[in-house]
Amino acid sequence: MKLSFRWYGAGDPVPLAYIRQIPGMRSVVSAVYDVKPGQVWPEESLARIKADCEENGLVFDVVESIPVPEDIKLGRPNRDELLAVYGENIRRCARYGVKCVTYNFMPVFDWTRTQLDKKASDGSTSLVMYWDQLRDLDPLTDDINLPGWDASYTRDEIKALFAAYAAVGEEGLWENLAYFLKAVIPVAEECGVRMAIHPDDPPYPLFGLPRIVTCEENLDRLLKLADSPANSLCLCTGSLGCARMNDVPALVRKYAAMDRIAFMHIRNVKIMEDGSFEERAHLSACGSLDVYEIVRALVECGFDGYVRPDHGRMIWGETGKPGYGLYDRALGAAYINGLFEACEKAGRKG
Ligand code: DNO
Repeated sequence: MKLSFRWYGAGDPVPLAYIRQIPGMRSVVSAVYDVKPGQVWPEESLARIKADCEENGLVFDVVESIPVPEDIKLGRPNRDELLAVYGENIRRCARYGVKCVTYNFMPVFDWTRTQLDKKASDGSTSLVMYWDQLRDLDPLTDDINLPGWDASYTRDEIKALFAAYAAVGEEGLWENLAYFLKAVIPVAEECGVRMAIHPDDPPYPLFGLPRIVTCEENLDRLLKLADSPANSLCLCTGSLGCARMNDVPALVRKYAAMDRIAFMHIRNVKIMEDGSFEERAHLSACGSLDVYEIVRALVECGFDGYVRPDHGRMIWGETGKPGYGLYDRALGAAYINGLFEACEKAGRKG
């Protein structure tokens, strides 16, 4: 596996000089953040990220994400133009050494949490989604600004988008995803890039918006839409794992054996009785996921893709981007390294 770390570019409070000090760290996961979805990424920006990484002994070979414009997800008439831009961005990334591009197909909003700094009994804070906080919210009437959401939409824009997605529905979203893959996968194949779709987080519909990258049946359907290693998964354990229906180690084993996982996001979550969830430390004992079984499945299937510790808690007084501080993600990386070493050595003996 190739150990990687997400870095938000020059403005990230976590410097590459610190990231390189994490044992076994190899790759940087980044993106061009100052360009709107649907626009071409300047080559200078990609060149700068690559140079910054190399100066720090790291490799820039994973992009997270090239965002998919809503008009593509909605199948609007201008989508061909936008798909051409998307393809051009894949080509440009490849030119600067990128081998894996992450994206998602979630309508309107990316990941959803109700609080970013929930304090645990040990004094650490983490991201949580509590149903009793979410139930009272209505994006159409409230001025909600949940973390991870694009705050630039006006209330009217949100209303219009919700209406458009209601008309598209789940099956329409599948059709639009198929159309997207038909345009994008051949470009990725041509330039040696694996596209890695991130599951919906959480993996069920919210506020009536359709969500389709959610469970085994749908992941199977998605992989069949373009039967190519360039159409692969970014298997996020915490996103799939916050719904009880998903047996994450079994999913990892299945898709790793098929060589359809390009990128692993590893983190732990604790599912509460009412289906709410809390992000927890990576260690299996801290949450609902058996992280050892997840890594064992990867090792036994000979996984050689990218792995990154995903969201960490805020600990030791660190402040910064919730989920993306240095300390707890570094602890996650050390734990992941330990599990890989143990599973690889046990495999050799067995
Ligand atoms: C959250 C991330 C997601 C992810 C996108 C991929 O921290 O895992 O925002 O980057 O969904 O497109």
